[in-house]
Amino acid sequence: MKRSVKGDITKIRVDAIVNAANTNLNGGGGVDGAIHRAAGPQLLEECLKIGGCRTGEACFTKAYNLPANYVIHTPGPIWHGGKKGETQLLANSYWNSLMLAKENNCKSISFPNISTGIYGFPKIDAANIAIETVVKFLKEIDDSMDVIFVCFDNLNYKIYQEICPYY
Ligand code: AR6
Repeated sequence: MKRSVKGDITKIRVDAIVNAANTNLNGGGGVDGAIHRAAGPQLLEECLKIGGCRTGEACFTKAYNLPANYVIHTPGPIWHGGKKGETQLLANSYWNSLMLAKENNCKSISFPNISTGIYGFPKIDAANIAIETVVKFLKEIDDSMDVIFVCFDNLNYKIYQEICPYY
């Protein structure tokens, strides 16, 4: 099942929260900053021990003070105009996060709109890639996973509300 909601991803109870991280896993602004603030300093300690994560890949930590069991950290691609593999890399971020959640027996997962903030990925394109990848996972791998797209800004929420019914 997939659905989109408007709100702050740090407030929603799920098994796994996905973080739009950077490749150093050392915290940052945007949703990354909000997740680290809500989780507490132990999250950064665990992230720094991992030592880094490549763009499109996904890493796993505990969620500490967040209302979740785990955080899945995935650095989405920085938008460079679309000719540097950004589409595939963004799809990889969603796919690898979903696979990692499944491997760890998670039944529900929430995603922010990865790469559409500081990393500048066009929002409509990013939403299509996100939904398409999730639908593929639900069809091919596990149709019982509860997937929540958490939109924080009005434009992303509007885009998801409009696009979701077409998938
Ligand atoms: N809950 C849900 N979504 C949020 C929240 C929140 N609390 N806060 C912001 N967003 P961004 P990126 C949305 O910039 O583009 C960090 O510094 C926001 O409206 O957080 O992948 C990392 O360390 C936007 O739609 O992530 C990286 O360096 C979406 O989250 C870099 O930013 C993603 O925006 C990653 O950039």
